[in-house]
Amino acid sequence: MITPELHLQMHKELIRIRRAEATLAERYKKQEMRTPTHFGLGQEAVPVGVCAALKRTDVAYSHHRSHNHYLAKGGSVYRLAAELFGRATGCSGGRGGSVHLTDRECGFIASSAILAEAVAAATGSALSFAMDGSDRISTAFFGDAVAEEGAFYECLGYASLKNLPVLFICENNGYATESPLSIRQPEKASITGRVAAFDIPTREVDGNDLRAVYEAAVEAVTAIRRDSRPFFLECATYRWLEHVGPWFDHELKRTYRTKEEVDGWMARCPVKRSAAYLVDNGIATQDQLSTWEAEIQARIDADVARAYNDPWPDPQHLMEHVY
Ligand SMILES: Cc1ncc(C[n+]2csc(CCOP(=O)(O)OP(=O)(O)O)c2C)c(N)n1
Repeated sequence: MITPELHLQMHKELIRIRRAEATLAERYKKQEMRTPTHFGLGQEAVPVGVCAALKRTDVAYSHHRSHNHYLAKGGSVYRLAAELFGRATGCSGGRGGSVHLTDRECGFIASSAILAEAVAAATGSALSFAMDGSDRISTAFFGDAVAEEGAFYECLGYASLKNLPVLFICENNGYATESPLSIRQPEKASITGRVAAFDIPTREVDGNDLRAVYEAAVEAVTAIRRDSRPFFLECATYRWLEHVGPWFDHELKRTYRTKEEVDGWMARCPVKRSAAYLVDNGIATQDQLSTWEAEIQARIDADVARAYNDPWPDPQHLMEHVY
C-alpha cells in the first residue's frame, strides 16, 4: 500500500536525482570533470522505488551507471559532485570518479565498471549477513549486459545454493553500449527465464512506473527477509543520453538508435508519470510540484558550487587506501 505521504517522499527523491544528474551533465559539458561518466537520466524510478523498500542498514552495489543508485540509497549530491570534480571531499576522496563511488554512511558499498563484478561483491555481502544471522539484505543494480557475463551465473548459482539474502536488480534499457538486445540474445530467451533456472523467484516490472517498481521491490524484499533466499527483479527502462557522456546520441549524429525511439521513451518519463499520478489523484497540485522542484534545484546548485570550490586531494596521501 503506497500512502500519499510515501508517494510524495519518493517523488521528491525522483526530482532530486533527475535534477542532480541533469545539472551534473550540463557541468560535464564545460570540461570541468575528467572522469568518464555514464548518466542514468530516464532510469531514476528503479533506484528510487527499490531503495524506498529497503532499510538504511541494507547495502547496495552498482555498476558504471551508478549515480542514481548512490543518491537513492541516501547519498549526497554534494559528495557525488565533489567526486566527479575530483575533489578531496568526494565520496571516494576524489580518487574513484564516477564509476567508483562508495559511501558506507548510507550503505552504498561500491560501484564498479567491470560488468558483474559488483554483483559478485553483493553476493559476498549477502553471505556475510547470512553467516551473522542478520536480517540485512544486499542489493546489486546492473544492466542487461550483465546477464551475458559468466560471473553473473556463478553468483545466481551460489546465492540460490547458499540461501543468500540478495536482491538482484536488472535495469534492462535494451542496449549494451551501442548494441541492442536483439543482436545479442535470441528473441525468446528471456533474462528472467535464465534466472529462474537457478530456482530464484523473478519478477518483471515497468521500470518507468515508480509505484509499480516500489510494489515489486516490497514483494521482493519481503520474500528475501522471510525465506532468506535471493530474488531477481527485471525493470524495463531506457537511457536517454549517450552510453558515456552528457550528450544525446542524435547531437553526435550516432545512428545505432533513432531520435524517434528516444523521444518515444522520453514521453514515458518516470518523473512526468509520477507527477501526473499525484496531480490526477489530488495528492499535489502542479504549483506545489513546481515549487518543490525549484527548491530542490536551488539546493543542488549550492551543493555543486560548494563541491567545485573544494580542494584537490593532497598528493601526500596518494598511497593511502592502496592495497
Ligand atoms: C567484463 C566487462 N566487459 C566489457 C566491458 C565494457 N563495457 C562497459 S559498459 C558495457 C555495456 C553495459 O551495458 P549494460 O550492462 O546493459 O548497462 P548500461 O550501460 O546499459 O546501463 C560494456 C560492454 C566491461 N566494462 N566489463
